Amino acid sequence: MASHIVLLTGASGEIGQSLVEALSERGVAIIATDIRPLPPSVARRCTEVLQGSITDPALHEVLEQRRFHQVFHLAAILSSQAERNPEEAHHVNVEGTLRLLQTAHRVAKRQGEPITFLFPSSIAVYGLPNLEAKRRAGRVREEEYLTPMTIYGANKLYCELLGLYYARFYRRLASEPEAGWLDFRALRFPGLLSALTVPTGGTSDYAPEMLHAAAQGKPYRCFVRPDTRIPFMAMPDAIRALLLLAEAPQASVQRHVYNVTSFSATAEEIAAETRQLFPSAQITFEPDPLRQAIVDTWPEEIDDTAAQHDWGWFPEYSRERTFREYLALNISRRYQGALP
Ligand code: AKB
Repeated sequence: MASHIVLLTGASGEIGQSLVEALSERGVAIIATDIRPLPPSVARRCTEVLQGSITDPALHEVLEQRRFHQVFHLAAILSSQAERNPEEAHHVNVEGTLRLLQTAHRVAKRQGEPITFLFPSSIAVYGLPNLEAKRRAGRVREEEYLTPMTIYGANKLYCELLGLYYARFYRRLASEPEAGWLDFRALRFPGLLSALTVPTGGTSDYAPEMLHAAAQGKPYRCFVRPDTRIPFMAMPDAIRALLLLAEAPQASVQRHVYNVTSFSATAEEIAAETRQLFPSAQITFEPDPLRQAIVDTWPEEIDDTAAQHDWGWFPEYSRERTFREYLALNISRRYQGALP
């Protein structure tokens, strides 16, 4: 597959590092960008690494000269950090995405062939008005409760629409030839659990932080209440979902955005699983009002029937398999220096 070239933004982030590994194992050529330098073990797997902000016109000038067939646009400021600086979040999350859609669109036109544009969205696009509504809502479908209360959720929801605009309406308005268009596909991810990396700036981060602290023998103060319940997914499933959607035949992709999920758990249940893996884990609960308020608007469960039906999605990692197998095997090794 050497002729298949992927552009991946945010390559040093949580999803980025695992996705680079998965793509390079498939023999895909990767052009990686990130505002930070990539860890050497990640950079080694890429054909080209460009350091710079996704909002920087100079980066886009370089990207416009490149050839690529698929984009995974992972660069973003996550929810808690976004709430502390909403203007910066808008700049990176919205203007950065708009620029990249424009760049990809120009490259698609020049190449005379479509580019598949994968956008990781989030459960943050949902906004449940209060805890009672959250508990009553059940499995939330793609078109329900789209009233995000955070800037990050609003950014993600708007970028889903921007992608749709570039993929469909812009093409029609501009009478674009069929060959030079963007095939935009978005996934709404729940909180992610990786054995290799800890995210920064997210609100679902209490789960991975708890685990990684326990693996290092460090005490952890959880910033949400024990009864806080949201959906989660193990990182290998998140990568599988992205690749499945990227590779799904166009005829089977019936919508531009899909929910994907694996299991829902309370913070107390995550703490109990963590203590099973690391019996000496020291976990206390000290809710932070800002971060608690964010997570209280996110659904307890999401409905991913559309992804199951349209492109055969199913999670391979249940809650039990995530903790007993994926995390149990990999997270201790990570801190013994066995992994790069
Ligand atoms: C965050 O907490 O901001 C992310 C997300 C759920 O999108 N992990």
